[in-house]
Amino acid sequence: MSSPLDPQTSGAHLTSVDPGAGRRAPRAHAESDAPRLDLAGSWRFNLVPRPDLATTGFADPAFDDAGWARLDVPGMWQLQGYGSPAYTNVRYPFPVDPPFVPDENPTGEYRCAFECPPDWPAGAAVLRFLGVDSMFTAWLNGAELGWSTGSRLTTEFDVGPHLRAGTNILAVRVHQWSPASYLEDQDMWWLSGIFRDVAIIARPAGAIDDVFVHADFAAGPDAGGETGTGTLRIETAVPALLTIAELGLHRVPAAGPHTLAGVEPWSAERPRLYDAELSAGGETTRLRIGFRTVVVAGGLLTVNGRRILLRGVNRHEWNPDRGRAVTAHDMRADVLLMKQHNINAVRTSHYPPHPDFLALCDEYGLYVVDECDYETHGFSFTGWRRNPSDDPRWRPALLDRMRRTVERDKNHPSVIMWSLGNEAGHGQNLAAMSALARDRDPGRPVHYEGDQDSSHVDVYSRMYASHDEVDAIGRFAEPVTADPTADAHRRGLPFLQCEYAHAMGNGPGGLLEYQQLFEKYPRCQGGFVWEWIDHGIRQVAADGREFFAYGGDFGEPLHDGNFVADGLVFPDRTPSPGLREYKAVIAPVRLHLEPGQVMVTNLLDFADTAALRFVWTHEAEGARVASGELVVAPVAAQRTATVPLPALQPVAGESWLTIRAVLAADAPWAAAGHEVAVGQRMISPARARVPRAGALDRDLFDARTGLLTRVGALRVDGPRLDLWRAPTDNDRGEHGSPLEPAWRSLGLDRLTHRILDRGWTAAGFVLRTRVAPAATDLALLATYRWSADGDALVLVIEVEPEGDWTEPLPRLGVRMALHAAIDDVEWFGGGPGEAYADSNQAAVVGRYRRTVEELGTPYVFPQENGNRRAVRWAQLRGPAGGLRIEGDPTVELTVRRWTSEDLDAARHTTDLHPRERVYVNLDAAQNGLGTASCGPGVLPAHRLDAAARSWTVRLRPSTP
Ligand code: IPT
Repeated sequence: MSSPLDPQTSGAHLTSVDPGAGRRAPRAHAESDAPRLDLAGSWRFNLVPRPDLATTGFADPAFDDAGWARLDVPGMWQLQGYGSPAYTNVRYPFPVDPPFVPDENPTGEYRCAFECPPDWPAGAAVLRFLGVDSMFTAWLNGAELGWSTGSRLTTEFDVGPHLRAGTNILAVRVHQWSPASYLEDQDMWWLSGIFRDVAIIARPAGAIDDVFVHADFAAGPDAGGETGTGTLRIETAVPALLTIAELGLHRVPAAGPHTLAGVEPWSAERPRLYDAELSAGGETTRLRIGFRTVVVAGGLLTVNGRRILLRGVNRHEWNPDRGRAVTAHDMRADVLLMKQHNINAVRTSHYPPHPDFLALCDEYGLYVVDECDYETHGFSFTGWRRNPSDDPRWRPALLDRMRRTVERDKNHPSVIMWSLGNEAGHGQNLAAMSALARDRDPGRPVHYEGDQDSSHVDVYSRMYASHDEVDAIGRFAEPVTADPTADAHRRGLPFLQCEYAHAMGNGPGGLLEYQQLFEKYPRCQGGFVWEWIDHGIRQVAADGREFFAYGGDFGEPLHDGNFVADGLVFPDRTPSPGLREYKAVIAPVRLHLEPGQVMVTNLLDFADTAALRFVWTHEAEGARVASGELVVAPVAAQRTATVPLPALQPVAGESWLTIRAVLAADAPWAAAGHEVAVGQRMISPARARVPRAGALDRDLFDARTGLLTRVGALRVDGPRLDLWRAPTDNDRGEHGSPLEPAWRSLGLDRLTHRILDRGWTAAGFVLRTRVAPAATDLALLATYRWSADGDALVLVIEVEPEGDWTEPLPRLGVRMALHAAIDDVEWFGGGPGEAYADSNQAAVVGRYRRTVEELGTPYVFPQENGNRRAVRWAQLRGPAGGLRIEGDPTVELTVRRWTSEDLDAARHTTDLHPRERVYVNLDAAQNGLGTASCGPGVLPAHRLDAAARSWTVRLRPSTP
């Protein structure tokens, strides 16, 4: 296979739709005892701007690379100082001219010198790349091995004949753009290079090479399905011996079928794995076998004979410093965070993940929809003309991708479905990919959303379907498709949302209402929130503060801004409020407190509640009165038990009983005591207020504006009616129905205030105003009624709309500025995190204390955040005193060091600078969040329409 060291060799493939050449047949990713050389490390690197400028002779072992720079492998070159990242969602960043790509095609040349140890066995060996973006050619010691595409798929080359004792030189040339780029138009940063591990693995004579484990499960007679019969078949190219000590198999011929009684099944809830060893010739492979059967039967997606509910997320691979070159730590962190937040499923959007991630899903228990590395979304802008999905010339490349996906990942019990890809239109090649997957692996259903009538898939999948559409689908009342046969097929399929609830910025709102539909209709088997992580790139601003960059920050001529930051965790994996909300909404146990009893509903599909303890706390104004543990006999999956509540001693004032379901013992993914679910009920209401005598100082109010100037000695501006919030990504509604443009054109960000009249009455001071934006006759009439109650100032705000208001309001509240250093806020109300009308399930009534900084949420793109709901009282504290706020009965509260306008103007977190004052919003309500950044807007129940309304707040000075 020696070939000339022609620098153009790789260039020749740049117009080919072939997937590669010279590669070995794909096989399962497995751990074996065959000798292995890990080539990760610091390689020599040179980047040229175009393939025709490639370095002549660079693959020659004698080539002198001493002058070349170094690059970490695995890694992405744009994140190591070469070129720059670029982000587009749907659009191709080059002309749509398949299969051609621009001549300006950054090309990375890599050289790795490695030592072959003296005891390295002679004979066959493979060079394995787990991921190279996007096209590459490899040479070992000057011999060309072949070339490949399929950025997120494994490529192996035979290298035995080329390996030498002592120093070896591996040379790899990688092109950023290739015909394969047309197949890899996923919504993510365009980043290049050898970004996953590279290794050389010996292939001893008679090695196993490939293995296909089929481990089915049939539930036994015990009602719980805790054990049953496992049927194990193992396909290998060479005869092999199997050992599963736990099942009494010792070096038996592997093939089977082995019928194994008393086997415990694998599920995401109980990820039971059996360690197995497979040996043949010179190789022993370690397998972790999970017995489970996945079938679509009777219109339901079932695992081990039961309908499952997918509480999922879409996961891209991301690290804010390393891009898609994720670390073992990142992968484990993702899995642990998912498990800790009640997530049970992952769609590997939109490519197979690093194989180690799937091993973690097997081990910790997550259902996986394993998606092929395929998306051609950009053709939607050119009428899908020449879409590879329907062009026979691309078929070998697409089948190659599907085959490599199935072959690599076929032994993972966690993988319950194959997905053909994402947003690739439709066409004959997708049908062929589906046929390939089904033929090779009849044990897993096939998923693809873009096939609108689901004709060659096994589940009906949609993205961003509204609540109403999901409801219709649940009732089998969805609109018919063009072809009646296809319609009949689709109507018989289970339904899932492969993407929904777009977690961009503040949100998503409306998760609870989706979950209610998934629980109501058997056909609706859940879905996958878009998406797991914000793909922000960590940067340092001029002032030394860190921020996360998004599209456009690297000068890309074409980009999609912060649409790349739409995850449930921030780029550094800090959970967002959206993740806490999702955790509460999908909690596997529901605690519904009633007078004297609690209904404990186990929403799991397999496991009972034995792993949980139920601890209760009775709190008066958030201070513990009593606590204890509730004895709850294990509740079977999908069952409800009613348990009496403890007798509680009566307390004066508002008290709440909170029950928390926590892990009884350490689990692999969280320690004992980890909270899984919470339920609450008010036990006694707040005491009725007894008005006290008091008098309002006449000089409290500004003579000109009629606004309050101080509370005791604390100087203040306001409170004054205020409707604005810094638009959220969902208000901006890029792929939904946006509210922001209407709000801005209406002028809700530039209200003017006109005094109608003011005066003193027997009760106190009254100010009546007309609040309106320029250029419209719409207005809100706002009346402020001030009175005294002891040392408290009582403000009743009455609002009356004038004119025909058709848009919901962002907020309805008052804003004030405090001329005081406020450090922290203690409050009794909803918390501890922020909450909004349609994202309020994680909020628990209690007493909390946070610094002003901690009250805010640093969304990658600054926007409204930090709202606390149902606040009974709040104590704002600073070194020189502060302010006590009471809602009557409650108020929504935001405290921050900048104004809504500052927040609105900021584009990155580092644009925000604390002002001297502290800004406090005291709101009657805010509009919900919805998920219109991609999907439906705010549901009617959570819309804040302009209407007559009044609310009351009380202000008192407080000493430090
Ligand atoms: C949908 C894509 O499938 C997904 O990859 C992601 O881009 C998501 O949108 C939004 O972040 S396509 C959408 C425009 C309907």
